[in-house]
Amino acid sequence: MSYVDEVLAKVIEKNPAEPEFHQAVKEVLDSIRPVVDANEELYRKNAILERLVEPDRQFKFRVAWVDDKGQAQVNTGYRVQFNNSIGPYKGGLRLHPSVYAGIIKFLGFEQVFKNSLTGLPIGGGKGGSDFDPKGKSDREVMAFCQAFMTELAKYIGADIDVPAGDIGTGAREIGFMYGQYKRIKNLYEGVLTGKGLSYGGSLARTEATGYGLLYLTEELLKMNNIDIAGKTCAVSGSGNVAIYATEKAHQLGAKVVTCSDSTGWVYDPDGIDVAALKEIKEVKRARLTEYKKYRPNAEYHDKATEGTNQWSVKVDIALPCATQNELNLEDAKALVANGVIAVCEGANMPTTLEATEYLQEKGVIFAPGKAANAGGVATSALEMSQNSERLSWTFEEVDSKLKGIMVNIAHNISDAAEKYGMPGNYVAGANIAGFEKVVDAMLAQGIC
Ligand code: NDP
Ligand code: 2IT
Repeated sequence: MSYVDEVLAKVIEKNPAEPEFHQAVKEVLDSIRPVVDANEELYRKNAILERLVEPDRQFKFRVAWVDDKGQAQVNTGYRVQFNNSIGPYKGGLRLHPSVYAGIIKFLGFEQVFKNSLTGLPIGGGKGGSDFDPKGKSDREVMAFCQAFMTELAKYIGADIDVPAGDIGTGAREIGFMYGQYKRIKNLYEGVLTGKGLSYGGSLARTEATGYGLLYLTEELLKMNNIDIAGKTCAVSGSGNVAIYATEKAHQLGAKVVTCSDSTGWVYDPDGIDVAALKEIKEVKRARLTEYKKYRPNAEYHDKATEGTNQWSVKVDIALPCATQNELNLEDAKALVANGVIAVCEGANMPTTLEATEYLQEKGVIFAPGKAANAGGVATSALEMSQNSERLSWTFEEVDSKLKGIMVNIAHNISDAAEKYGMPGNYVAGANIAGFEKVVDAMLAQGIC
């Protein structure tokens, strides 16, 4: 059995019932095979792959808080510190009822390679809880965040581990968590990113993941002699990533005609109204059924009753920006039948392995999340730099650094794919380029 297959089998045996973690590891290990084959003796001797798939440490803890009725509630909190070979652990906190150890581990594993691709000194980690912020009052969210941080504060720090937002964790939650960290530690330090602008946040961090996705998409298309202007796009999700991806797509002259949430999706032939979307999701925290009130010409489709989704719409570019495994083989076939040119992942692992292979076979430009959505964490690292030097950069400064980083990633993943004889395979390119830096640092630092 090859070294890669041996380690894959061990991961499944040692982490049973964690299919998302298996999926993420399989994608990475499968595509770094040529590098592993070329260095097998060295990697085996240093147990490089075994160390790569085993987090440095994992915390799992009780989060007890009191709801508005005076009832005590209990959730489970997680933080996985995966690999700090190239910098302090860095990665978001997901608050969603579907969160369990396997989700946090897959996200932490992905984060190691994503953070490496940014070219910035950040290692990989991830955390979160099965708490659902939906339908909770601000006071309930604060009570949860304070209880969560009371435990998490023991494990993090500006030079140790720096969490940020992810699904369900936005500016409001980061604010409550930051306040509690400060209270416990009596330290005013850059321990979280995605902070508000009045207390150490960076301009352009809110926009960064969505904007970065479009900078990378634009560059990959350009490298394939295609102009993004005039193209039609389908976006899924209607959260932080989806909103700012749509905004930047419009600025670049493309037209986004869909958005979605967990219950339904919208088709707006005139192009999604970003101001309406921001008001519905960021201000009112309402459902997408509201959208028709702003745009009577748009269609709202209920997912459960219709069994459809936004991938059935004829578009040139698909940008999945909601959650893992939201684009399956059937969706990929529908997109290809409709002539899709590119699929670029704003979310983490939104495309199933079968769908990814199918799209690649059909010659669709496919940008994996660890490259395409790296703009968020890259800008988080820029926030850390600003906190360290106790200065704030302008929006234009941060945005232009973000664009430079995304353009670099596009070229690095393309070059790595070509170097190993797989031109145009950006999945392989991203995994190899991300892995090379991490493995170099691991080898230099000895067995640890
Ligand atoms: P938000 O919480 O702001 O938005 C999430 C969106 O996805 C919502 O529209 C939500 O719908 C939908 N969604 C979430 N879970 C599900 C589900 N199980 N099924 C269907 N729809 C779902 O999160 P973000 O925009 O921040 O994150 C979106 C994706 O991007 C995630 O995969 C995240 O890991 C990734 N990402 C985020 C970064 C960031 O900086 N925020 C950086 C890089 C990647 P509903 O409201 O109905 O739940
Ligand atoms: O998946 C991700 O890269 C994020 N949720 C952002 C992490 C961060 O530290 O900004």
